[in-house]
Amino acid sequence: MKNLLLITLFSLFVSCAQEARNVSADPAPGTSTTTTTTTLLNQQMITLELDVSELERQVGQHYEGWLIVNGSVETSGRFNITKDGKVAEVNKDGEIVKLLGDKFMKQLPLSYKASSMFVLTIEPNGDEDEGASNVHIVAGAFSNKKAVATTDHSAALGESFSDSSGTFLLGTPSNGDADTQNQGIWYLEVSAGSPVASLNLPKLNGWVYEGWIVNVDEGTVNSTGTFETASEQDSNKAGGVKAGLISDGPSFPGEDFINPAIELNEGKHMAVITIEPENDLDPRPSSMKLLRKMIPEGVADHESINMDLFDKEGFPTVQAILK
Ligand SMILES: [Ca+2]
Ligand SMILES: [Ca+2]
Ligand SMILES: [Ca+2]
Repeated sequence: MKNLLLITLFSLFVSCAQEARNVSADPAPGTSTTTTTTTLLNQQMITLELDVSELERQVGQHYEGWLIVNGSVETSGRFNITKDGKVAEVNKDGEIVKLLGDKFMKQLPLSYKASSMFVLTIEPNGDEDEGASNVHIVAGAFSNKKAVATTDHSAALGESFSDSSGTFLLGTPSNGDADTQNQGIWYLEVSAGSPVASLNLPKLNGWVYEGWIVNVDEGTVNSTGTFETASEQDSNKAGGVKAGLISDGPSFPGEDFINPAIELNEGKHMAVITIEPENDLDPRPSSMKLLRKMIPEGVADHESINMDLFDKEGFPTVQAILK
């Protein structure tokens, strides 16, 4: 009985092997054996691979990928960059659930191979909204299952910023005191008499601008506030307790550093404008630094100083591959 079973199994094996040889020797018209094998292996799932080496670590928030599949938006998973520069899958609270290594990899339903576009957003930790936030950092269309997602895509920041420019001047309008005029920075011009906006920046969707004073000797950073347009007060006006108490300052972005005093024309402070998520939970400057200028040593107050456009290296590109 046992022998009979073995013989039957052996015959079955031989006939299967013959059938397999027949298939590989004589594929159906228009198909190849490679395609047949790949399809059999990946019958249920497809793998999304993201090269996220140009992304920085987020604090208080995390990244979430999205695929546009036949017109509907499908999540492709949440992740963040660890302190060691590795990629980790995270949950909606931003807690690490799986360390992934150098690339983001996730198995997704096979139907996602029809994806037309990849979009990456920044989502708050503790996110209660299943959908995508307005903070789209990069986007790109798939071609041959590959997408190169960039910040200038219309579904992301949508700007190249090549025409961005700006000037600033020193002054302390919050106290009007002539003795402190080197302790404040304002993004305005007074050459025409009354103050006018001095920053030429496009209006963004989901993102805001933020001014910074960087002490390059000590590596310390002070925000001067966030703003959407160059002709409005920024989020903290003249700076509250840091500023003088006479006024909130003019209707432009800027900051006074009177209490405690920071002398901005000592040749060790740099003015920087970055691009930050709206409702940003990460208090640090983002990698997307747009304009900068060392404040010249001994520069007089109310003198317009031209800012330089950054080289855009902090603007990330993410490559997405479906396989
Ligand atoms: Ca969300
Ligand atoms: Ca301010
Ligand atoms: Ca930030």
